[in-house]
Amino acid sequence: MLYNKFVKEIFFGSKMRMVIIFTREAFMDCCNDSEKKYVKTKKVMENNLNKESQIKRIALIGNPNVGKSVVFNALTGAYVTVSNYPGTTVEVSKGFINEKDLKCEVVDTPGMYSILPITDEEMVTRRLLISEKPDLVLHVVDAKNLQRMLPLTLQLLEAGQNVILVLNIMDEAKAIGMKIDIDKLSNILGIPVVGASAALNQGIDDIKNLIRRSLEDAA
Ligand SMILES: Nc1nc2c(ncn2[C@@H]2O[C@H](COP(=O)(O)OP(=O)(O)OP(=O)(O)O)[C@@H](O)[C@H]2O)c(=O)[nH]1
Ligand SMILES: [Mg+2]
Repeated sequence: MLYNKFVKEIFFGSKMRMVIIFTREAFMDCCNDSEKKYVKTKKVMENNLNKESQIKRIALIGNPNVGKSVVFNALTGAYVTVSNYPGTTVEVSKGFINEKDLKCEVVDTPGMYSILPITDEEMVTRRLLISEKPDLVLHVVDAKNLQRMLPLTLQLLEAGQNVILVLNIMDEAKAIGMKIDIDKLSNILGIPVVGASAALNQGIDDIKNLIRRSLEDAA
């Protein structure tokens, strides 16, 4: 009786508002196979962790074309899903690092030049940073253009993010004779810095080690 009244009020209220009740099953029906697998994997990982600790979330941030997606693929491998960010046509990939001592969700964001957004892609990345509050940000830069890219590192730090700086495309930087004092840069910035050549699968284990350490320190 009460239920009928409730349904009447919702569906036939004065403004004839329509409410769509979206059950978990209905949601799963709308997902594609990779999204279903992703949701399932996340559930299994959550169940394997103790109840209090949630899966940590890592966001890959950086200018366009610096190798974020190559780093993302090297870190996550399987269990990846690509979907449009809600309300936009901008694609966001999500995956997991699922190792014995390191379990986290990784989000590959669209390239951005500044956290003050101009393009749709930058707006999505800014929203991901603000609303989804990653536990850790991997700022990926092209080592050859370090000077041009460091202002975004500073913006991320000023915005209170927990940042690791990844100097990617080191192979090309070395080939043109660049020498970067990584320890000095790390001391000046006060954050972990690591060199990598993700396309050659170099430096990926070092990135994982720094992620492990940063997440432990933040816990
Ligand atoms: N030489 C070299 N090339 C790399 C390396 N990492 C990535 N690349 C190349 O850089 C280009 C851009 O890589 P992506 O991973 O698509 O870059 P992205 O940052 O995801 O780009 P957006 O998604 O457009 O922001 C590709 O051609 C990669 O093969 C690297 O370590 N060394
Ligand atoms: Mg990309």
